[in-house]
Amino acid sequence: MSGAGPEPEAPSPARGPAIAARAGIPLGIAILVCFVTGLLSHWIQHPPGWFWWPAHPVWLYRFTQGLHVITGVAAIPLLLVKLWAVYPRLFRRPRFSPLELAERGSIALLVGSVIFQLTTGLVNIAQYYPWTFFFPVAHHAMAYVAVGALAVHLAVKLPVIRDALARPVESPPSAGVSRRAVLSAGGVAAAVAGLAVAGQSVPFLRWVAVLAPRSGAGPQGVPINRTALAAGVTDRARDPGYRLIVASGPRQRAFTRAELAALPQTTARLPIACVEGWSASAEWSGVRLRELLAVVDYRGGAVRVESLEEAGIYRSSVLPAEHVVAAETLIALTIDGETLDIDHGYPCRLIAPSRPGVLQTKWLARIEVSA
Ligand SMILES: Nc1nc2c(c(=O)[nH]1)N[C@H]1C(S)=C(S)[C@@H](COP(=O)(O)O)O[C@H]1N2
Ligand SMILES: [Mo]
Repeated sequence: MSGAGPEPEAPSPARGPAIAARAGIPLGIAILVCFVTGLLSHWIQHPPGWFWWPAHPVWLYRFTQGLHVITGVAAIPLLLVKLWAVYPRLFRRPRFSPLELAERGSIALLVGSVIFQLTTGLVNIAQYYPWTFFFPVAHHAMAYVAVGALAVHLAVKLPVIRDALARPVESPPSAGVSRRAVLSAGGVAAAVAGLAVAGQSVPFLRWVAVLAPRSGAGPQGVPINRTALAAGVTDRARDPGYRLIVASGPRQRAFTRAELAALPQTTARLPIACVEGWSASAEWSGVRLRELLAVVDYRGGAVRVESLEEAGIYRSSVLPAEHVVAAETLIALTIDGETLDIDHGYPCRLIAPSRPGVLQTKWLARIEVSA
């Protein structure tokens, strides 16, 4: 047949810059939102305190991390549409000019790093870690590669993008599948994928969260990441000799659980917002941390909390001063009016506003004002 489309090398003439540029806009936005929210989450934790992060509104981290996971998942169908639109070109033999090699190299870096970010993130929200590298380090480092390569790609392609966007989206007559259909399908797929995970953070969307690994199920209606059994704390948590040590320099006090329960109690509605994307609110009550610290004459500064758990990378965490003094920061004894389940941190746990789940330390043994 003669009369091939404008790109004779492409199996479908509907492919090409018209779709690539249009799918690229929401994809680029999703990647940028994902990058910024990911950096925030990283900076809050590594190490806690150097980067100012407010304790209010209490749902702020829930919001930024929910957005991180939703935009990451929504980016997957958009990336597939974009790769579909350009893929015959990806495998075209390069001409060995330095400019073309640089361009092809940056595209290889971009595609590789974005695929790495989206797949490791997706597998992570399913709480599945099949690799030997430490996820947060690799995911953080690769984010800079992806965004750097994206910046180069945008700069190089700007004339092509401008040109493609200026022209109408209509497909050539021989195209088969229309460009509009591909773009609409990509848009719908991105929305469905985003919604399907949004339900694990947005309570009224819980019922559509078909892709969400966490349904909200767990003791007392809140999911569990690490059980008391897995953390090896069951015996020590139930030991009648249990004491919570509160220390500041030479001052030190030990509390039984009953003594903590006899102190003035505060109730706050706060979310657990796991870095893996799920979040769940509950009504916690217990002793305000700043009131407990008054017994050791707290004068400000960061505070470290330590768990009964002996190994485990999340056995302790640091609260920046901002979060120590927040009125909602509690050493919680109950959840939704019931004694904490041992898997939620019995005898007591930390729960503080606008903080990643990994820093909400369970089964507390010791609270220490940093020197
Ligand atoms: N001691 C200890 N505390 C911990 C963890 C842990 O592994 N050990 N996991 C954290 C993580 S990753 C999350 S998301 C929350 C979950 O709290 P929940 O199990 O009560 O929902 O607990 C945090 N507290
Ligand atoms: Mo978590």
